[in-house]
Amino acid sequence: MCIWRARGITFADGSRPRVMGIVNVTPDSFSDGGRSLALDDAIATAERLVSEGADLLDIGGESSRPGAVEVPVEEEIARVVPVIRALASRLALPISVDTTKPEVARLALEAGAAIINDIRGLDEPDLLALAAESGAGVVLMHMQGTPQTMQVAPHYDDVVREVRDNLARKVERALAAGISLDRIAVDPGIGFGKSFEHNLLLLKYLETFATLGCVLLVGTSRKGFLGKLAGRRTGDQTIASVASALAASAAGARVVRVHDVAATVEAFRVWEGHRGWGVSPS
Ligand code: 7PM
Repeated sequence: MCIWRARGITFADGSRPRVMGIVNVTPDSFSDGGRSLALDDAIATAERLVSEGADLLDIGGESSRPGAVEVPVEEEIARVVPVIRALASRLALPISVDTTKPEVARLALEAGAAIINDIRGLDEPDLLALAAESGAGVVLMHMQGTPQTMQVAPHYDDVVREVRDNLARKVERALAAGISLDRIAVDPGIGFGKSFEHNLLLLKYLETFATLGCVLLVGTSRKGFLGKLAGRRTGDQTIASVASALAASAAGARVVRVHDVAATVEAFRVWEGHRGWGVSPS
């Protein structure tokens, strides 16, 4: 039985899949490059995702897309901390901070975040120690290489075994640091140092990662491999992303990280009808 606890919410095996809504606080998408516009936009997006039925929110100030440039720590703090502070006082649901930097994570937790989502899987000792002492929930993700270089030439002899072994080691490290299993979610890191074929193998054998003793979280939303699968390289990726979230849930994912919360929640409602959550015999 896998449970994921983070201040105020419990994810239990057998319950419906949980929806993590993605909130990016990156001013580069704004024509005037303004930070306060980015903050207002992020807060508005977060509130919309909550009204659409998100169970938790993932707030990130550094793009981890392949080839993305690193954001200085002060800039990342200036992006995410005010957004988390504003949301934590307004919302009851847990907020996760998508960061690899201990300074950002510390201030985010002080501002009310409940979960650290580290695409490096707490490889950095200071971040591991902070996560342990804070009592926060954690996401331990697999990545080969760094966002700057990871898609250049990803290589594995056996991608499923190597990702599983790596995640098992990360879980052992977290346990040794004092983070109990019920605070850990593992994530195979779709798109992080993986070819199209690597991604498909990880998804085909997703059950493998549900046997590590903790909750399985998967993020496929709007990622490049979906466009290739769907036969649509550009344009709306919602249908592909929703189909992928359903398939990941069927294979054991308990949390899906998505942009399109409304569509995903609607699909899960139908899905839940079929799975019988919410009804019992007699
Ligand atoms: C390629 C890689 C394209 C990553 C886009 C992204 C994940 C994450 C991101 C994930 C966890 C995006 C990203 N993806 N954190 N952060 N799992 N735990 O779609 O799959 O926003 S960044």
